[in-house]
Amino acid sequence: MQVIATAGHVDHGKSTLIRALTGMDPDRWETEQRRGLTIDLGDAWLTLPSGEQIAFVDVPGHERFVPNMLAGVCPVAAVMFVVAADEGWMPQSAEHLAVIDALGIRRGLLVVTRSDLADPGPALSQASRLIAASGLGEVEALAVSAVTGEGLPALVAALDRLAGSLPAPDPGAPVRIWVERAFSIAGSGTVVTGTLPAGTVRRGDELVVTPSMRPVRVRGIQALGEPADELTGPARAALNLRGASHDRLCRGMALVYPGRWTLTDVIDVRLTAAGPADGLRLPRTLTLHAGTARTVAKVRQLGGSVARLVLREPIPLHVGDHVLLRDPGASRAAGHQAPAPDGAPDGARQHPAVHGAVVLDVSPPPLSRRGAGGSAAAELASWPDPPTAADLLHRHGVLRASALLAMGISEHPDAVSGEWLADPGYWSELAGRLGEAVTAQVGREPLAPGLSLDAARAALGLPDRRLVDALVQPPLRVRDGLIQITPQEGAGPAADLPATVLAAVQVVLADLAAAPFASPDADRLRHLGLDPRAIAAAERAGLLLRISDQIVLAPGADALAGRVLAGLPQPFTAAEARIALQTTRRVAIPLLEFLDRAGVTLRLPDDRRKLVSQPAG
Ligand SMILES: Nc1nc2c(ncn2[C@@H]2O[C@H](COP(=O)(O)OP(=O)(O)OP(=O)(O)O)[C@@H](O)[C@H]2O)c(=O)[nH]1
Ligand SMILES: [Mg+2]
Repeated sequence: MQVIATAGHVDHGKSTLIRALTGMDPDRWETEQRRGLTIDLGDAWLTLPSGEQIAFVDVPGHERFVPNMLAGVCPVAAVMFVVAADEGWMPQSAEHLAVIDALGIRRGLLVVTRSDLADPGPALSQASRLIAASGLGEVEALAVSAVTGEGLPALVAALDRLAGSLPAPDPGAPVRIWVERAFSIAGSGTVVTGTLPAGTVRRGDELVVTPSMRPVRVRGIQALGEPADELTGPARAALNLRGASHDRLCRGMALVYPGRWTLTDVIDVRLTAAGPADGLRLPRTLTLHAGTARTVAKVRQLGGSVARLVLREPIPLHVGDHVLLRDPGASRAAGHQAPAPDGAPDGARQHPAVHGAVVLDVSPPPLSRRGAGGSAAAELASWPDPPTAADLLHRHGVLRASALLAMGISEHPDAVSGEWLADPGYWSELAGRLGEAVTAQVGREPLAPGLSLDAARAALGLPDRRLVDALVQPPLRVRDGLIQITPQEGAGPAADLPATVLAAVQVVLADLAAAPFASPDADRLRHLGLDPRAIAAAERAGLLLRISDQIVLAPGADALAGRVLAGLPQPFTAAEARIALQTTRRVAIPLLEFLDRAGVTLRLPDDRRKLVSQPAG
């Protein structure tokens, strides 16, 4: 199936042409039929000689209903542009063409209808020229009469060529159906209609409704009046939903695959060719149209053609989406202008009311620094359309793969940690900054055991501690949640200790060399400047053995004690151990407890001990 929207000025014969082609009346409402005026979108379809089916979305031409026209045209890939032979190019011809151009629709047909009322020649040449100057470019052009049927077989053949030439969108693309209508059918419940531009919906699928993100389940699918188990875009779809009452659904909401779209109210965009040239100021507030959604956008032009839009309501978007900005006031003024004179250089592009925009970033960083807007504009100006994972990573530094997927990008470089992706340049800069932060910490507090992962995360401004973990590379290492600098090989274990601590430790070790279990007392340690932090640092450097907070010995003293105690009759008392070790009770008791904990000695119920193993070393 292909989906083609009509376009063209009010009363130029769009709906009559659809009726003549399909035998179906796209004007559903009694008011529309009575007044001969399309108000809302209409559906009709046709099977072409090739077997391909075309679903038409018939749009209203009246300027008051341009928002409805936009809702119908937004998600389609091709248009059938209708101009009446007897009236020629008119204001909404120009506005519709500007809309089509701004939305990035690049395929279509020109049909000059009512050619039984006037020579279609002038309208054909004028409209062809104006369309050729727009993004639609050169399109096939035909003259028909919906009343006499003249030209209709040729139009069907041209539609077949157009349908056959349209690119096939990805059947695996994430689903987004902008809600056009929601209603209730007795016996079936809630039904939602809209265009499925790409991807596949299946019966039983779970979708979420934006902006509430409430889940709904697809109970049934209808397309072109027939039930279907699944539907692949492009298609016109009617979905029967479970989990939502029709009065909680309305035009402007969307049904989307969970996790595959970013619901956003701040976006950075590039204004496209139909919009302002450099230097042109946009109004501060415009109406933004995306799919069937319409919301107020506060416009901040950042420089060149880049702008930040702050939306009143959040909508589900991908980078690369085409959205439209419209100034309803300017449109009314334009609507009363005389039609563009034949031979005007570029009627469509002069239209003041409509600006196209391509979404570049759906979760842009805040612009808080001075000059941030200008540098953002400079960076975004160079981005391709649509932007790539590399572009977004360059801007954001790090992103989760799932966030990138919700931005509409599934291809990305390998993760640096878990599902985190990083810009390569930023990542190596971070590694450098982490090294500096740890070195600075060691310089500030030489005796601190290291920089905590959380402190490092905060210092680097990263969103997740696991990123810091992944940044730790030799000579950095993580011990007990602290980042330390691994002592350089050959530099000795004491390389990181300040000279004063090192000197004090040498004094203690010299004392202990003569009397290995005569641990210096608290006064002596204080006098030497060895506070608990210094002792802990010396222990980490492997220079001291800390038996308890108060008792330090030389490394290997535990093994020596084991050998001494092995020479005693087993089991032995604490007093016998103290005498054998030639030390005091102050040292002997904590030392024996230390050896108990290390599994070297075993304390018996009668408080005596026996040696059970030799300490390592
Ligand atoms: N003679 C003649 N009249 C036509 C032809 N096509 C449409 N008309 C008449 O033109 C008038 C407008 O036709 P519609 O089909 O309602 O026009 P429309 O473009 O759908 O109008 P809106 O939806 O309101 O924008 C009707 O009175 C039609 O009968 C044609 O080929 N020949
Ligand atoms: Mg109509």
